[in-house]
Amino acid sequence: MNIIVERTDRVVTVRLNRPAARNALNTELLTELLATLQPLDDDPGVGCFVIAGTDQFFAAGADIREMAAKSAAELVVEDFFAGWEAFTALRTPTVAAVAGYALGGGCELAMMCDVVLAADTARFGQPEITLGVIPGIGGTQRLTRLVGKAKAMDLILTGRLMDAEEAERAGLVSRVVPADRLLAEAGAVARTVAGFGKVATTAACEAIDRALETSLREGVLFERRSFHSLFGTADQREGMQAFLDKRAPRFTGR
Ligand code: CO8
Repeated sequence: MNIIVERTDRVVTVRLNRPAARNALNTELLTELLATLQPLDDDPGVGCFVIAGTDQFFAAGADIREMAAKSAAELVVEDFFAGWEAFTALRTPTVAAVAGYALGGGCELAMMCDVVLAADTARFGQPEITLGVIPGIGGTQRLTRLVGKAKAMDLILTGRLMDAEEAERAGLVSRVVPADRLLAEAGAVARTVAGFGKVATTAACEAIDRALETSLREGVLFERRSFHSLFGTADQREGMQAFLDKRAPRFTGR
């Protein structure tokens, strides 16, 4: 297996585990990741995913060895990398816990997650230009939306790496934490998210993602309709009644 999976109550943690290849993201790893997470995605008993690497490597990118000899025709026919669309289609909130290198596809994987926690050792970059190509799993699009054109151009054209502090300043990272606290902090964030109703957390993710893809007017309307629809859920009744009763809510994800 290229991943290690742990489940604690409502949180499922996947640790990428290809240390010899610096957690390079090959097709086998993606297949295992999807086979693990897709069946859990609509399980109301699972409220959050955590994706982590090792202490030194989140992921060193797409697997260069796997793709180096492929022809353009093969890439087109296989629609190489399209499989990652299935990862982005997962609706369960996902926390990336990034320590060490998150390069190329590794940086792109972090950007596909909803919350990105970085250890102070984290280093982000899109070095594909050094390989004679460009990012291929959404890097030119997501990085530009997250950090703006100026920094995206700088990073993608020079291939330079960004440390955790710069990544946080630029808006790529939600929080920076000491490396020895990374998994504990990611677990705490995941438990907090998983403690809320899954209908509401997935609706929040959908609405925030919509902000990157549409006009403000359309996005605000999308948000308002989503807000309206949540009044059809038991969790809305429970959450508001619990507030009025001055007690903790008991969400069921219904
Ligand atoms: N793919 C495959 N193998 C890798 C990768 C990778 N991305 N990164 C490291 N490895 C392998 C090395 O080949 C080496 O294998 P071996 O021991 O068999 O020779 C082993 O991991 C150790 O590598 P290093 O000796 O380099 O390890 P270091 O600890 O010294 O350095 C680094 C770690 C800094 C992460 C370094 O390995 C590195 O720079 N890796 C490559 C980073 C990179 O360029 N990533 C971008 C990949 S391309 C991509 O993600 C998207 C491409 C889009 C293409 C679009 C097509 C449609």
